[in-house]
Amino acid sequence: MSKEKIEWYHDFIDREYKPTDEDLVALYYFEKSDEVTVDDTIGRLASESSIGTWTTLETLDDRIYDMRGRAFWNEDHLVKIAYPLILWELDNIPQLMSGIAGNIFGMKAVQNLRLVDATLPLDYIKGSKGPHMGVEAIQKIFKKKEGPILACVPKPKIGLTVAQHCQVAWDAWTGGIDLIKDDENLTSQSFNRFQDRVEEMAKTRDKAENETGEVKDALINVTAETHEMEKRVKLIHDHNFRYFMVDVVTTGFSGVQTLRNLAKDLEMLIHAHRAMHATFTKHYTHGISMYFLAKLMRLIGVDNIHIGTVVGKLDSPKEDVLDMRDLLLKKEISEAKGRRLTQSWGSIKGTLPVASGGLHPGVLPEVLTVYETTDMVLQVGGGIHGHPDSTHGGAKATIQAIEAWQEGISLEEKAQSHPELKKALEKWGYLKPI
Ligand code: RUB
Ligand code: CA
Repeated sequence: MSKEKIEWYHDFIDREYKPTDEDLVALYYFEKSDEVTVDDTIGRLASESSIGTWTTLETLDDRIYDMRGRAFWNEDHLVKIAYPLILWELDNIPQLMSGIAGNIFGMKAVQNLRLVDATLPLDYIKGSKGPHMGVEAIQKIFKKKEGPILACVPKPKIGLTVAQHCQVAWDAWTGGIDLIKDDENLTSQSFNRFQDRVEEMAKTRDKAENETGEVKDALINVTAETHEMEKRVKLIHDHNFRYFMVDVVTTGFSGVQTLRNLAKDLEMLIHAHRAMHATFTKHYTHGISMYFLAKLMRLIGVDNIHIGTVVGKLDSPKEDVLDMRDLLLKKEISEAKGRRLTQSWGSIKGTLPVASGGLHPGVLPEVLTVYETTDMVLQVGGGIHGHPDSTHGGAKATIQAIEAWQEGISLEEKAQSHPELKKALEKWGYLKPI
């Protein structure tokens, strides 16, 4: 590198470079600003996300120069950058994101920038815990031969008192539901205090298990300040729940990592709600992909994560949902241009995908057909509590719809001998809510 230069961004481009198994490789979509060339832009991305800054440095030596990120491939609006492993601290997701999703997003050189995916080398992955149980929960916890696990979120999403919440939980559990899920914005409000909810839900769960002879559990939302979350997880654990839920995006990577460490000690499972993800995942030209967020969450070690329904009320294109399904369940992932990179998961367990948002009995067979797997959690709220016979009838209709799919018969046929499903179809038919 010549010392006379003012800037050295083009040093971060090396089209001859072949990434090694030890490199972390990131894939970005970018739209450059008018003032710069494509090379100016990709050089800046590789520089600012690794060792560089806007000018040449008198403090740089050969060892550090070797640690630079290298843009080694670009085509149209896509670029791949390879980073040596030494740049990254293992098991520190905030540090990773401060690099590959940090300052570069604010650079004048880019109008839009999206982190699409990154291949995490096995030596990086070895530093992470991954899920405690993930897919194995279907058999190990619920003693089912196959999924889906069925979850139900009480509605109205907030406002129910503890007594009302437990009544709804009872109706759903005894109607056949496995997991009662808190909603993302229910934590510890005046009308429904966290501790009271945990205590009363534990009693209700014990009664429901006695009544049904089935395993029942809950996804109680611990989302709060980090130390408070730790206390909440311990309280849940003391009441013999195996799961807890956390809003992973609003909580942040550091908080989720802390909870995963605690969950390891307590042998608990984590249900990850992704509320707020769409602030940065929704537009394909900017932000961070939901795919990469899901990858980080499997790496940290959540057991369940929401990835969309394709047919429900929230945006979730089929291609994206299926990519994430594979990302979460498979051991080896292949590359698809502009969408994802290769990934080997080593000994990291799989995370169960969760389909939720706008589901009701009329669309459940379609969700199962789209997912092409029963290794999943199906989560229904309004589609249970809006049933003409309320929660208990809604839960039964939900089970009946899944049974129809398993038996390979139509919902109409099943409904002839199942009045709850019949009423659900009369109310909603095959509506795809917007
Ligand atoms: C479901 C619900 C969940 C969303 C989250 O309620 O409120 O929080 O599904 O969305 P309902 P996503 O069944 O009444 O729509 O799963 O896409 O992250
Ligand atoms: Ca919700």
